[in-house]
Amino acid sequence: MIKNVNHIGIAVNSIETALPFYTEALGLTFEAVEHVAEQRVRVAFINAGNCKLELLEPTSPDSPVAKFIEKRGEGIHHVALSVESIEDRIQEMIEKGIPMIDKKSRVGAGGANIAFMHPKASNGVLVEFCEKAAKQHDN
Ligand code: CMX
Repeated sequence: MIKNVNHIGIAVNSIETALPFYTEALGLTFEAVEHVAEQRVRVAFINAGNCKLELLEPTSPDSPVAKFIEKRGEGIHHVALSVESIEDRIQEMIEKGIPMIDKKSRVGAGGANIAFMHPKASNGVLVEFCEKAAKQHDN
């Protein structure tokens, strides 16, 4: 079952440049930065109440986020939905004929298990299933 929107990923050229808008202008709370080496991206977590914002900064020109920015510019990169039993949810989507980029979950930011759907399933929006590691809270 889908529980809630866990976070919104926003592709940025530089976390350092982008962050003051969220923290100083909007007054949201910056939590931490994590390097997700496998996806060649730095992720800044911002607490926005029931949902987090994740600023995604590419760490290499061949990062998927670098390619996204090159093609479309900075902006909303993905919407992540909290799920339980992520492998079952992936299987359920496959059985419903929904194209999944990830047919098995992999580890994303914060140690969560994540899986992306192909954006053609969701009107051009990249949607992620996100199952938080047991030690973490939902948001
Ligand atoms: N929004 C909309 N469409 C997107 C997209 C995005 N953010 N990213 C890719 N696409 C589209 C591509 O244009 C492509 O469309 P076509 O098939 O029509 O050409 C399609 O989706 C597949 O994209 P691809 O780059 O060819 O496919 P890959 O399998 O190489 O990679 C993806 C897809 C989404 C996994 C990768 O581009 C990506 O963004 N990886 C995630 C990086 C990331 O955010 N990491 C941070 C951690 C995330 C977290 O923990 O929350």
